[in-house]
Amino acid sequence: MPTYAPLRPEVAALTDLHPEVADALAGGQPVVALESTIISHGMPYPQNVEMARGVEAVVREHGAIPATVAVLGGRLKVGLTPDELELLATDRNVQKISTRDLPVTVALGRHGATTVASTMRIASLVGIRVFATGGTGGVHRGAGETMDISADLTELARTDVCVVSAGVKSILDIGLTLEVLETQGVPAITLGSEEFPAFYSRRSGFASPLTVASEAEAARVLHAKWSLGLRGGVLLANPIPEEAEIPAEEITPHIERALADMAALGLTGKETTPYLLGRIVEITEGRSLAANIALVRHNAAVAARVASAYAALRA
Ligand code: PSU
Ligand code: MN
Repeated sequence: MPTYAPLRPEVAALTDLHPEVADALAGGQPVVALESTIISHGMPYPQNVEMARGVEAVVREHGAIPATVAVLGGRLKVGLTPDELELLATDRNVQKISTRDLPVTVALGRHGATTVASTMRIASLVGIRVFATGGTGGVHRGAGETMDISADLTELARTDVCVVSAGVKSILDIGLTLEVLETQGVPAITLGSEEFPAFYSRRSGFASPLTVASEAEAARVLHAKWSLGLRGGVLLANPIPEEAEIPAEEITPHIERALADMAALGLTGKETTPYLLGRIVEITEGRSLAANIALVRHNAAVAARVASAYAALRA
């Protein structure tokens, strides 16, 4: 049974689908989308490009084809060359682009590193259903005043893609983020734990709304959701491996310090997440970067297994 609908001509005209990704999609083989904001705005060079290459390799080792997503010269790129990864890791003209930015970046022929939200949207346009990242955006602390709620949550509400992440970054308000996901009808499911994870830490103090025991169960959830016509995404939370975690009591004061430094600088909007991640790397003298890389690799392995199990269900 064919599992892949060809791209709409309007989309095809704006998209460069890597031939390997195109073949995998046409053949119903598992594909995992990867984002690029984490490369351009989430980590320093050269660790960012090493992480990007390493994560693609992890996806392959676990039986799926990686498709890193970005916008280059206004073209939607799904599956990148090594030179394109290097450009994203080094070129300072690469903007952080969320869903709202996509039409401008495309129309004006610019470079953009895609966030969770815009990567989900592009993945969905080409028929990729599983995506691995580090942590998803959410409701920022103090959102009652600033209204800073990541567009990642809006996209999870409307786009049919499973996002595998290490939970929600502890620089955010995790409780409010879970509330918004519930309101939007997005299943927030933790793999193998009753507690929702907090990115650098396995524990957040918040019970996970839902739990699955395996990647195979997660794939069945995706199949059931979309078979029922329940549109929108699934957030599959995968706790950071124990040996890489920074326990909550250790990371919390560092996060507080980074938030205070940010307030002093008066940063707002799309600058906040990149600033906080970078500042926490400085404060922890690189330890948070090692944790971030470890959790992304772990998510890539899980996403590849979910994509494989889901491809088998659709075959
Ligand atoms: N995960 C990481 N590092 C990152 C991100 C996720 O390990 O830099 C990025 C993702 O692209 C996510 C973005 O969409 O952070 C959230 O940005 P904002 O809070 O502005 O929505
Ligand atoms: Mn924001």
